Parts: sequence; C-alpha cells; structure tokens
Amino acid sequence: MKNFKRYTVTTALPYANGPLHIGHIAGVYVPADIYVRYLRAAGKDVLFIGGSDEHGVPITIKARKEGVSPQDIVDKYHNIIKNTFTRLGISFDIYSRTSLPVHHKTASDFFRTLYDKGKFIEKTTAQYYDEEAGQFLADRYITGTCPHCGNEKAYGDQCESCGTSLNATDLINPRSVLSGHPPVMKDTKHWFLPLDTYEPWLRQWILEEHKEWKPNVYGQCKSWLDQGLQPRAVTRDLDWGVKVPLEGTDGKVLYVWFDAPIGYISASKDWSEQTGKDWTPYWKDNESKLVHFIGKDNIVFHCIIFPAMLHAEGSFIVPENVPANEFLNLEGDKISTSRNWAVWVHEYLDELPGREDVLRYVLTANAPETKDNDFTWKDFQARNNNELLAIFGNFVNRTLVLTHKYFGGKVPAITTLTPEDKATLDELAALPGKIANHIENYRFRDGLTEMMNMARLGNKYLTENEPWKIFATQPERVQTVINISLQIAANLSIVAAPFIPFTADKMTNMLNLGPFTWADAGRNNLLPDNHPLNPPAFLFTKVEDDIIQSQIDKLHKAKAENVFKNASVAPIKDDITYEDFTRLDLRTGTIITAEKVAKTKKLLKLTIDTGIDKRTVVSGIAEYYTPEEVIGKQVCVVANLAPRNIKGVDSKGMILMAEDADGKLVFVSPAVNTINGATVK
Ligand code: B3M
Ligand code: ZN
Repeated sequence: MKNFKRYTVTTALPYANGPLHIGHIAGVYVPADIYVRYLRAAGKDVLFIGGSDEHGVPITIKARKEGVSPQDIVDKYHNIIKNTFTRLGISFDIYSRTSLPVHHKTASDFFRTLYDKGKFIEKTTAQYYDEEAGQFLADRYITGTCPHCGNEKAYGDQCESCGTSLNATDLINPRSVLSGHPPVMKDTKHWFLPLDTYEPWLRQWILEEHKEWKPNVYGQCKSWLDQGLQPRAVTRDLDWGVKVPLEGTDGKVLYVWFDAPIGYISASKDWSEQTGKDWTPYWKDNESKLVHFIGKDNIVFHCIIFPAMLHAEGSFIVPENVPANEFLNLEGDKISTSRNWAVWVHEYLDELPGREDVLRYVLTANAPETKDNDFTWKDFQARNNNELLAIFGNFVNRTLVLTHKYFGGKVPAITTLTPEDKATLDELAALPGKIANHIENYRFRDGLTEMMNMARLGNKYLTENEPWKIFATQPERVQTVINISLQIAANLSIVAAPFIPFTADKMTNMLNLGPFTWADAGRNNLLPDNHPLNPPAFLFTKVEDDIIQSQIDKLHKAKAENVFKNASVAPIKDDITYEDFTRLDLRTGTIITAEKVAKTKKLLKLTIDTGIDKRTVVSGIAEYYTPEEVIGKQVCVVANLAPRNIKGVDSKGMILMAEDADGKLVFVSPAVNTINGATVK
C-alpha cells in the first residue's frame, strides 16, 4: 500500500436542521474518528475535517414552518451538533460551516473557475413559478394530487403515499406550498455539469484503479456508470445558498450538493485562518491521501460528482478511498427523525453521563460496515456489562488493585518467565499489527474485536495464574504475573485509544505514564521496574435494567407523542361554492373483495358494493392494510369520480381516507353501519 506524507480525512457535513442521532454517529463519525486517532498515534500528519451543511431546501422549509430565518435554524443546530461531537470525543481539527464567508467565496470561485473553463452547459427550462410569492418553486414547494394513487398531498419530487418518484409536472392540480395557489410555468436558465463527459475518466479511475474500494461502494459506482451519466444541474432558483457568481442571476444559488463538498476545502481554509498552517498540500499534493467518510446515500456525490468537479477544476487531488457505511436501524425499525424514532446523541450524553465510550464501543461493534445493522438497548446493556465491564474493566482493575496490594503501587520486576508467559507475550506482540491492519482497511469492527482480544488475553492470563492465591507462598512468581499483566494493560491503553479514548485517557492517568505512540504497542517493557502507579479507578459501571427500560419506554413514548406534535396539516384549498360541492356524489359502500395490485407496494384493488352497483376502485392503502383486513368494511366513496386507469386497473371512484399525523391512512366511515348507497351530505 502506498505510503502517504499526509492524510486529509473528511466526514459528511450534517445538515444543520436537526440534532445528531446514533445513525449518523455509527455510520460516519465514530469510524472516521477511530481512523484519525490511530493515524495520529502512528505519527501521521492528519487534517480531520467536519462542518455543518447549512444550505438546501429542507432548511428553508423548516425555517418557514417555524417562522424564523434559515440563518436562525442553522445557527441553532450548528451549535448543538458541534457541541455534541465535542462531547463524544470526535476529534476534528476543524468543525466549520457552509454559511461562512470563506465557504461562499471558495464555492463561488470554484464555480467561476469551471464556468470560465467552459465546463458547464447552459440550459433554459420551464419551471413552476409562484407569481404571488415571486419565486420559482423547488420540488418540495409544490404539492398536488398523485396521478398514481390520488394522494392529494404528494410533493413535486415524490408521493409519500404510494412511494412513486414524481416530476412536479406530473402532479394533478399542483399548488404552491408558499401561496396555496396554482403555480405557472416560467422559463429559467440553469448551469449543468456534463457528467457524461467524465464517464471514461471515472470508469478508469474507479473501476480500474480502485477495485479495493468496499464492495457496497464499488458496486453502487459501477451501477451508476453502467446506467450512463447525465448532465447534472449545479444551480437552483432559491434565495438561500451560495449566490451564482454571474451577471443576471439574482434569485439563483449553487445547488446544495455542488457547494457542500466544496465545504471540505473551505473548512480547510478556515483551519488555516485559525492555525496559520497551510491547507493547500492537503488538497493539492499527490502525496496526500484524501478519504471521505459518508453514509451510503452520499456515495454518488462523493465518488462520481465531487471527483468529476475536482477533476474538471484540475488542481485538486481526488479521493483515495470512500469507505461508506450502510444504515443503522433502531430496535428493528428504520431511524426516522420525522417519526422521532431515534436516539438523539445529545440526549444520550445528558441521560447517561460518563458513558461516551460505551456508545462509541457499541456503535463500533454493531457498525453497519457492509450491511444495515440494528441497535437495541438490550444489546447495549449486554456489551457494557459482559464485555467492557466484565472483561476490559475487570482485567485492568484487578491488575492495578493487586499492584497496590502487594507491591505498594510500584511495578514489580520480572523474576523468571515460564513458556506460558512467553506465549502470552508473543500473543501480545502480534495484536497491535492486526488492529492496525484492520483500521487501515476501514474494518473497525474487526479492529475492535482484536482490541478486546488483548483485554481477554490479560484477563485469561490473570485468571489462570491466580496471583491472589499464591502470593503468600510464591511472591516472586506473583511479581512476574503482575508485571506482565501491567505491560498488557499499558499496551491496552494504546490500542484502545482510537476506539474508546476517554477510557484510554483514564488508563494513562492510572498508569502514570504515556500517552504512548502506536510504535510502542506490542512491547513488553512499557512500564519500567519500580515505576509508581496512580490509584485505580473504575473504568466502567454496570448498566442496570431500569436504565435500559426507561430508554425503551422513552423511545416508544416519543414516537406516540410525535404522532400529533409534528402533524403537518395541508393548507386549506381555495373556496368552492355550494354548487361546486353538490356536484360531488358521496355514498356509503362496503368493500366486498380486495387484492394487491401486481408490481406495486401501496395499491389494493377493491370491489365495492355501493348499493347501486358493484365497482372496482384502486386505493393506495396496501402499506397500512392487508386485503383480508378491509373486506366487509363500510366506507365513503366518491361515486361520480371519472374512471381512471391506475397501474393497469380501471378504477371508478375513490374511497375517503384520512392521513393521520404519523402518515398512516385511516378510513373515513359512518360512525355506525348503514345501508350501502346512502348519500353523504
Ligand atoms: N449534508 C447530509 C447527508 O446527506 C449532507 C452531506 C453533505 S457532505 C458534503 O447525510
Ligand atoms: Zn401516490
């Protein structure tokens, strides 16, 4: 493997529109921190970059919803996120933010360079425009009826009821979320990066030169390249973001995914401003290794789009690796901020003080490195009690307690080494290399396992030799056993540091020496004879059942509460006349047959007895109800809705469903069963 002079390590810039949850930490930030802590311990020159991504439509929507400015939103959450990283020991050299002037200048200069080099395609396209609000509408700002399932709250990019990806122009009866009025089509010019022109270079660079990338990353890149790359818009009609540095572009900003990765470079400049050190070698020198830590949903941006931008600009290095992780689930369900199904890291740190390393350890042990994985509170408790406390903590504590008990807290000299002693020391010597190899190849779970094997080695050695039983009769033997145990503990303080740094610091303090460097790891003489130790302290304490149960209860309670707290109620539509209403013919009806619509996840084909006829109606309720559940149910039907063909099924009518705060569809039915065909007034 090539030796690099320095390492530039970036982490996905979290959107500053909400706090961090354990999924963020497991997927990106703990792995990256393990990697850089190891590199620093190994004496490498590292620039570890983080920062808040403060642009994009979701931030403007949240600002609108809360009646504040986007800057208020990002100021609030940038500080919460930055503080959370610090408390969890994520050891950034710089944690910057993309609303800073240095970023706006860096990103607009980057755009201008590509523009001046003629790298962009200019295209004028028709987009939805809200004449009352006086602005073009991003997809999330347009709502209307889904052409596939009739959901009236579909958005311009997706229908969350039937899951279909949409273009804004697909929507029936589109309305602006801003004014509530129908938008008009208006021409607008945008700039596109012709990704297709970089396809040959990307194929060579990724598929030929980086076969060592993780299979989940390599595979996704290959499928994107095999599908054929298309020109990608790099500007948007929005008033929040990095202004487009061209004449006549008022109201236009750089697309958030164009400016955000440039945020790594502007963060490096921010670092230079704060430290006086030169950022350029970390981004311009081929002797620098650039590694992006991200989640799998960011692979295309970090492996295809940003490298194409860097390659087009011409003066930057491109990433050597992008070890993206899959997703972490929680108690068997996807983590969801909108459903408040999450463990918020700042709340964890508040409610379980002093257990930063337990979370780092558990999230590393369960890291979704090659496939989605699951976090459960029961597993959290088991790993703390059965691994950290019972093995790691128990070994270190017994070793120090015995040193103080028998040798006045000073390292005793070895007397004679048995073959078992030598075997133990040989095993000790081999472990740091194994751990280093795993970390250098981004296999942090395996690295953690080998780190724990060192604790197991010490625990086993101590238990097998039982010094507490033989001190009276063989004090010299106990000298050797305690010395070797102390050398193992000292090595453990080195190899544990990348994973559980708070614990390693406590060990360094108890051993009254160090911190050591990675080069010291494996030696059996780290602690000289007679070296005085500090008093032992507990590294871990038991996690009791009540702590776990309260977290589980909190999770379910938060989800239940959130159902109503976050209910997003659609704006009222324009007034209609009573005459308009009388044109609607609503009737009661009973579902007499039901089946899934082939090749769809969300649609049921129903036969409804309307008291007048028996008709087929397609309804987007398959995600919430099985066919068996709905047969016999009396419902309300829009009986005079013109027939439509939905996914190959002729549907005549629509059943009325209400969308609850949790996004689930519930039936709108008569309070008591009545005749079919009854007019609903
Ligand atoms: N702000 C957050 C995400 O999609 C996005 C990452 C930007 S990294 C340059 O996870
Ligand atoms: Zn739909």
